[in-house]
Amino acid sequence: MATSASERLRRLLGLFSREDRVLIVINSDPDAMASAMALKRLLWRQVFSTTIAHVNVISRPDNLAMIRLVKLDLLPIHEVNVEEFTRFALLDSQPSHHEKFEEINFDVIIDHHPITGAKAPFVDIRPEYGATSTIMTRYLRTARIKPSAKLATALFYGIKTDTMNFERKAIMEDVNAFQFLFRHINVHMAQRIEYAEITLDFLKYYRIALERMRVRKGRIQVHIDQVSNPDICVSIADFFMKIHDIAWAVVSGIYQGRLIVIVRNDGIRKDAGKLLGESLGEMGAAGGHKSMARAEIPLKNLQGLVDYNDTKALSRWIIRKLDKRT
Ligand SMILES: [Mn+2]
Repeated sequence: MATSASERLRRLLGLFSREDRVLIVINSDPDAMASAMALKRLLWRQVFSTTIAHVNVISRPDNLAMIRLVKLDLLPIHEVNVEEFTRFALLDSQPSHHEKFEEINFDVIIDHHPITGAKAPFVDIRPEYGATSTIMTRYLRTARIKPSAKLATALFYGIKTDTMNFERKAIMEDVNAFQFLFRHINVHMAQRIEYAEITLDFLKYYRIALERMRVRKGRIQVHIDQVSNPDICVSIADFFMKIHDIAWAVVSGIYQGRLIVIVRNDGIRKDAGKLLGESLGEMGAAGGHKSMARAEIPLKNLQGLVDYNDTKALSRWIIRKLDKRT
């Protein structure tokens, strides 16, 4: 039976009472954080309190910028005493997605990932949607709530990142929500969040990468030894792909006893995911898509194959492994 938007909203709000202390749990990314803000807004003056908790470590610069600029209040789940709460909501995820989620009996689950058979008094999962932010925008509009600039900007960016600027799965409802939100956002704030791709700490690795990089036949490659965050390799590989005539970028680094290899390509000719899987898959975890792929190999698996403390030797070894497959 089809449920109307107002009926859904009525059922959702009907689960809460004035005395409720609500815990919203997320695996924080822009879509999840924006959705949590939206539910908090929907429950404003309907419940005693709403707290947002995240299960993951937040390190991506755009995520950090978003938290700072929209003044989002959230706590790591381990700092929260779950027993102090009376109602629980899970947004942009389903219980089976994370072991921490499975420890909680949720009253509300709202998500857009493929259905896993999650059970709760209120479940609204719409896998065809590009973002949970789109679903939450519909709830706000049905409740006739005009989003603040901060909330609108968060939801706007949530849709933007989850649909990769509509280059990935999205439906008309996502486009409609985007258009609606655009009227309420702070454009400067949205740009500030989106432009925050790197931290100051990344720059020293950029310098190393620029000094050591090798360019050959449209492929750029560099190994940068120890990195403080694997996202640094991703960021540098993406940066290299902006160079005219570069069809491939291979950036590697060492993080917590693992060799991280990031491969990007223009996606037109070869398949990066397949390449990494075939060349390094037997030594660790490797895979990805046509244009982006990643391998993580425990250094102990490289013993006897290559001296991983020798930057040049390791760099050459990676390229030899990849070359065998290209
Ligand atoms: Mn999402």
